[in-house]
Amino acid sequence: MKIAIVCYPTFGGSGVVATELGLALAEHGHEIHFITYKQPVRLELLSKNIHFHEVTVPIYPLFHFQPYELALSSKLVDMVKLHKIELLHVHYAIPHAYAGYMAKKMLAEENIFIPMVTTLHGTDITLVGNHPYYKPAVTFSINNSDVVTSVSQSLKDDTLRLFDIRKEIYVVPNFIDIPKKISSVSNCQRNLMASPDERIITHVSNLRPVKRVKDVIEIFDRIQKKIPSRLIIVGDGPERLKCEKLCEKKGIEEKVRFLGNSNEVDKILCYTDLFILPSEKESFGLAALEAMACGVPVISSNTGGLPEVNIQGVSGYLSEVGNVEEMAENAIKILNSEESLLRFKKQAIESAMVFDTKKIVPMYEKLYQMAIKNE
Ligand code: GMT
Repeated sequence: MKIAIVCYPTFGGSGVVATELGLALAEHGHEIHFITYKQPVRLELLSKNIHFHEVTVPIYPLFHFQPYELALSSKLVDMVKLHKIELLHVHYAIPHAYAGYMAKKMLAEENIFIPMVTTLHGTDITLVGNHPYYKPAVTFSINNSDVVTSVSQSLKDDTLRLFDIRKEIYVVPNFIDIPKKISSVSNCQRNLMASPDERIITHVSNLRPVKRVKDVIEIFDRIQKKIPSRLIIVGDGPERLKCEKLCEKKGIEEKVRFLGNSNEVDKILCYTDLFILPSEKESFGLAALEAMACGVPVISSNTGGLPEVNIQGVSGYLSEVGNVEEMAENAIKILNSEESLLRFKKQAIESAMVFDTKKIVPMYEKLYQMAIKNE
């Protein structure tokens, strides 16, 4: 099949999932065309089956906002015609589903009929998409997609609760190539980050308020009073400065490292003992799954799709949003003996196996077949 994948090329989970999906589909023999404004961060290798087409938006001073949707839908039309693309798969509803719909309509004028699969990722529904200024357009583009998928049952429920949706929503969870992950973590350089008696705790996110990074500091502060440990914060965003100041205020700045955005998350997870994700909202929690796949237990909030990924008492523990006391207690429970840490590490990998690429990607392929048949 010739498939165009539209996504955000940045460090966010939706772009990561879209890129990994494209790579897995290419391995299955499909021809994949990524169409976005920059080469996706995890797309290191372009190959026979993988193409990248950059959307450029010419800057014109009259425009206060440059019209990306227009440039994207025009690019989609051109690429579909040039490469005989058979299906559009757009990740993150805003504005990709809207631009994809416009491309479909333009192509139909030329008797080219192409189905569009829209994958909802989370904030496109729960935060941004739900804003009254966007809601009618988001509702319209979901209802006019040929197939709609969501990354968790929880996100599906949220979508049906918040929007007036007439389409069936198929739950296709996020996934990870688990064997690849396990083999990528062989050359662990733990001694670079901590001394042998210290535990390493990690948080990875875009450091936005929704991630509650200050809770990560609060939890770590409580842990380090009981267990010698270090905290690594990977990612960048608006909460970073406030969190750096909070570490200073608590006198723990020497024990906390802010690494900024990194392409080497696997290397960091390789020597991590515990992952913390106390988010306000999380449709799935791909960062938690990545940690689990590397054998790292997770302390998380019990919001959104997280209970579908992090299994209570097995891969880690879940608590109510903001309950930093309980999260710290559970973290200490996992970390305070070698035996319990090893048990949780093993169970984390076992829980992650449910989301292996081999199980999930065929679900998308099946839906593609269905969309093409119905077009
Ligand atoms: O977490 C973010 O703010 C980024 C966002 C994205 O689109 O990149 O993540 C969302 O999609 C991920 C991939 O499906 C999910 O794993 C995240 O849980 C989801 N984030 C939220 O719902 C807040």
